[in-house]
Amino acid sequence: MTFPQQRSDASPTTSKLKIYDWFNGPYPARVRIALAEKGLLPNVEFVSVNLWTGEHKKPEFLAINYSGTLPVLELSDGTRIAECTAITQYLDSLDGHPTLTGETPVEKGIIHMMTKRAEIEFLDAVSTYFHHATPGLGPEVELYQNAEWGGRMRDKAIRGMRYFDNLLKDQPFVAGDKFSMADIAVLGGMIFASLVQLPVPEECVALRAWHARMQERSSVQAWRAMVERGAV
Ligand code: GTS
Repeated sequence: MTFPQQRSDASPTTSKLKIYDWFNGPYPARVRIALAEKGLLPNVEFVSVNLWTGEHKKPEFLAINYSGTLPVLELSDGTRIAECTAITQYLDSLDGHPTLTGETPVEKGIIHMMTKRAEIEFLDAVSTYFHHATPGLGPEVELYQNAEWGGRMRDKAIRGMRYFDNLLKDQPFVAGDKFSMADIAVLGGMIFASLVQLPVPEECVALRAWHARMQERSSVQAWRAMVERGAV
């Protein structure tokens, strides 16, 4: 199996970054939004790896990313970087003006902490719920499921929503007064929650208001437009 270029947002001459991902995946969304924030979308060639047919678990892709997950960034010299946080940090450093991962030591520390919390308390929990307590990617891909664990992770995700709601009552963004990678990680959780129809509790007014504000960002609109264009 090979992974041909499925779609590119770049002219071939400017393509320097390759990203293996799936067009509407919540984790891939994090990197696409980060790319849009940094104005880097035109430099990227996207390579579709179909999650629904389990391409990400085949030996050809496992050779690209041991974890069998998306997204993966590949540089022109062949270096590969997986993990949304690591990819975002790399992209953010390219222009010497790290707006997403923090400029000062304190900003860097807080953004890292809140991004990790967004993953542990929310996004990863929704993902585990999807893979374990719903049909997930289907029987060909989901070789082991534990519905009880999945159900617990759904409850954890809802607790995570309440945690971020509480936080956002007192500050405009997840890591404080500036938009950052941590907001993008919570957005990933919201995107996944919406895909699996896990509603945000009505009373989470601050989280809902923050989410509505995020929809006004051009990066989020650019991501949505790419999703609407589809995988090809
Ligand atoms: N910790 C990884 C990261 O941050 O990049 C997690 C990546 C991840 O779980 N990606 C999902 C995946 O590959 C993509 S998506 O579900 O958001 O579309 N899932 C496939 C699987 O089988 O777990």
